[in-house]
Amino acid sequence: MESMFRLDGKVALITGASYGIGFAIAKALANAGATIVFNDIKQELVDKGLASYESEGIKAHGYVCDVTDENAVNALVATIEKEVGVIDVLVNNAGIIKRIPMHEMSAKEFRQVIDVDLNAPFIMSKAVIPSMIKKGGGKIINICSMMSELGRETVSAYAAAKGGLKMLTRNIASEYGEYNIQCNGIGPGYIATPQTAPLRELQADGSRHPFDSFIIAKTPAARWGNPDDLAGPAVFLASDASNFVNGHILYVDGGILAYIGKQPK
Ligand code: NAP
Ligand code: GCO
Repeated sequence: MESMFRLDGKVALITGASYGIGFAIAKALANAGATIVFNDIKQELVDKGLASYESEGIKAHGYVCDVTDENAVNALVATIEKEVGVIDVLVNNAGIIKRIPMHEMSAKEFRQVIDVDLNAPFIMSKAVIPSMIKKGGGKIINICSMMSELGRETVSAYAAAKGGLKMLTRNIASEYGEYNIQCNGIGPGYIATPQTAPLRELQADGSRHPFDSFIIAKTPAARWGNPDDLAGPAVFLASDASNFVNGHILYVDGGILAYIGKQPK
């Protein structure tokens, strides 16, 4: 039973994984036996990431690549295949958010979010699928969001991207399932990373950020998630244990999507 959750001999590429959720997922896949490859936009971040992996006893392979640049992505995949091996598991994790009221957001800012959070997973997946088909299968895991299902003020571009990513996940599953490629999503709830740090900043009087208190009230688990909460779901979706799971978004949200929220005192 345990062996179906192992990833020995597999090459896993996790995008944007110098820190945050991507780093936690990469650690989990490494602990299950995978060889870890990651990218980031800047060399100093790749170097920082390599040092972080090394401190965890993980010999990772790091490359500089902007996931929105199709030529750079195709070159990255070719280099990885030559230097490490064919990619068995792709985790489309790299992502940005811009919290701006929609009527104040420029089209350029909207496009920037769509480019990283939706176009890049398309570019990355398109780049790895041909070799996965030749190899007889593979796994693609797209990091979706609560905003794949819900909206809220100031995150129109992000919600549009993550909603689209949910459907891109389902379409890859539909189009490539016959090649033994499973494409699923992980939908994290509110996770304590640099991306959500502004939502948890203490107020001048030392009190919790109103949004922080809001999320605690909206989460049955009554806490923010931490990146390691995503480790088990990621190993499951990357391993043989999920070979008949396809087109599914696995929400790892402490129950937010199931809960109306705690009545304010
Ligand atoms: P994060 O702390 O902001 O990390 C994002 C990572 O993506 C960074 O390493 C960043 O590198 C990289 N990145 C951004 N744009 C890139 C590009 N064009 N090319 C390559 N790498 C790029 O975010 P996180 O909280 O770990 O989130 C990771 C993923 O989970 C994102 O897709 C996010 O939308 C999603 N998510 C987060 C939460 C949450 O509550 N934190 C919940 C649901 C979903 P730089 O530092 O160089 O920008
Ligand atoms: C926000 C947050 C969320 C989380 C996550 C929730 O501003 O509402 O950043 O978008 O990042 O996506 O699942």
